[in-house]
Amino acid sequence: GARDAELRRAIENDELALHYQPVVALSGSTGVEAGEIVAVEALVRWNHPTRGLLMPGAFVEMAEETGAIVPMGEWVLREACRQAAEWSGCVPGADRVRLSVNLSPQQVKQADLPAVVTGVLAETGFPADRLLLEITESTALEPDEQTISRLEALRGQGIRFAVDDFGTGYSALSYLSRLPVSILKIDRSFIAGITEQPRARRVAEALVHLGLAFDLQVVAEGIETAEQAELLAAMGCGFGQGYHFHRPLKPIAAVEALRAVL
Ligand code: G
Ligand code: G
Ligand code: MN
Ligand code: NA
Repeated sequence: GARDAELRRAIENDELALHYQPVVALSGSTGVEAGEIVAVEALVRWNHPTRGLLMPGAFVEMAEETGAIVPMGEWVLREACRQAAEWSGCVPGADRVRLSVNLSPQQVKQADLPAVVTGVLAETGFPADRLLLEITESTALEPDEQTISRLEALRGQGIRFAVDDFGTGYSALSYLSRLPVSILKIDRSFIAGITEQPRARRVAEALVHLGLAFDLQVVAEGIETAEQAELLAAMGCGFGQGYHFHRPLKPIAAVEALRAVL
């Protein structure tokens, strides 16, 4: 359709841009200082010529349906690796920070995913062991054998996987053992009420403990207050992301945030 062609053209016209939201350590017990940036998540935006700056909610779903998500996702991966490799060269300590990139369900289904990722790493010089790929819980559900072997091939190169939006899909949980996943990101809808509602607090704590039971690193998303951060740290949640720490940042501001903390 027309909108599909428009997004494909946007990629060629350089209308897409990335913002980066830091992920920080919540407590000092994981070998890093509390508050230290351990990763940045690349988030795509579209500088639309007439509609202004569009957020992913305005175009990612459409792109997923039309298939334009595949070239868009490849652009995101290449651009994020290119920028992060550049920071490693100019910001002291930035070479310890991981880069997290979202993979759409369509991308995970592509037979050439390992070749695409390997090609981008070779091209940009970004190291495989600092790349995290986020797959949504809905993608992770009932993975077929080919999907599992694609992800295992990438894991074998040092790339790690995170399950994003955890708790929002129809959790079969068995996929947490069957896929080479290292990180669990608890969806922000489970964080919002934890300081006011005992039930929300118990549910969040159960999700943290579930991740730890599977030997995963746990990231809480959508942390908006210091109280939420403290509560999550006390629950054993190692990492957090949210407006309380950092909003998604333009590349220049992301570099400043890295300089300030490292
Ligand atoms: O960026 P926001 O801050 O509005 O992100 C909204 C949603 O869009 C999130 O669920 C995020 O995972 C998704 N998203 C952001 N960037 C990308 C991307 O590059 N690829 C895919 N597939 N999803 C993305
Ligand atoms: O699903 P994905 O987790 O990748 O989601 C990232 C989305 O969450 C982006 O739209 C980002 O702007 C948003 N986000 C990040 N931190 C916060 C926060 O603290 N509060 C809220 N409401 N949204 C957040
Ligand atoms: Mn994500
Ligand atoms: Na999420």
